Amino acid sequence: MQNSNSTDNEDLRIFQIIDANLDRAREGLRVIEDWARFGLGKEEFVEKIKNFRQILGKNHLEVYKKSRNYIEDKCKGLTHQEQINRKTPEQIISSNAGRVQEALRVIEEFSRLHNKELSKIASEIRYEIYTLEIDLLSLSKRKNSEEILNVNDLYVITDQKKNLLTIIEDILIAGVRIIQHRFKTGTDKDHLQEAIHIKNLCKRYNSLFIINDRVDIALASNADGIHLGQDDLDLKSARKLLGYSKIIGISANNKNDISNALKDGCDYIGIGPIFETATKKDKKPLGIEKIKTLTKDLHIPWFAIGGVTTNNISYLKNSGFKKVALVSQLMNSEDPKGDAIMILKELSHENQGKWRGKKN
Ligand code: TZP
Ligand code: MG
Repeated sequence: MQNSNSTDNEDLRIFQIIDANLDRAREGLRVIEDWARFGLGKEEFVEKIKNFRQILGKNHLEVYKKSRNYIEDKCKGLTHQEQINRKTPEQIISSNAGRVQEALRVIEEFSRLHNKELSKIASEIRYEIYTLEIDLLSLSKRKNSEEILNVNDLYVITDQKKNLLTIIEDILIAGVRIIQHRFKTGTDKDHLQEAIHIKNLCKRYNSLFIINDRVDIALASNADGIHLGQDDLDLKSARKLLGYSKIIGISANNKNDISNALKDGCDYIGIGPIFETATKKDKKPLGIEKIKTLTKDLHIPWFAIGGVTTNNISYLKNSGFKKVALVSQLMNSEDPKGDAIMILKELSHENQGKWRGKKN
């Protein structure tokens, strides 16, 4: 630090500005840190933010603290309508990240002449906060999607149908809240166009919209997530392309694939086929017991898939399956809405573990 011995009036005013802004930056960082900790449970972000606070704390020199109250602050306690209006955690994160960025900018400018090191630190942290803000907001969005995955037990996958949008709207009206767009044949242009139509429908019904296979279509249609099979793009590469805001689901049918998916941070797993299915003729069914063994210690949402119908849903539920995914039962149904209502009702049934209709 240069000129630290001379404390003429100008220094004192500058030190007072730095003192106030170091406090401001650290307070804002604490708000963000607590959301990362308690709101998102993201340890790596907590550590990063804590480290910034500590660096600023170490650089909060006595000369700055001593200058406090040098000039009476006539603006103390002023609030802005925006502060009173703040509601959601996301708004709180944004405004506090902005507050930290502004405070750091002030420190950077006013310390440049007498404390180059602090000026440099303030500038470096400020740039990191820009990225951190985006990452935290993305994680918050993903948290909302994870909540939808947690509380909804029926996951519907689309097939290529002429009246697909009508079917989808029917099942959304029935209460389905997770839709995956599966589009295997056709041009990319048609794929994206259909995806955008379904995305708009899902948005209207506050439902999750997931794209099968294609990260590019997921990005272009602003989907909530992507579903990847074992032969698709790997999870880590998909995460790099998609950022933190999108959920990533994985198809798995063995122990190894499941543990890799968990290690790489997938948000949910589709496991199957349980039964034989015309939708995936080449896949050998796993059966109920095998799926039970595979999912014994699984702590993220998982959906059993393959041959799930209105005829076996009650049996599956009573065999301990809580969440299922399906294609043909609803895509080929005469009454998609009625069937969806029936399946949802079975899945919501509390009487799990007992085969209704039979005494045990
Ligand atoms: N993955 C495993 S089985 C399956 C997929 C995509 C197809 C399920 O289709 P259906 O028609 O519900 O049996
Ligand atoms: Mg695939």
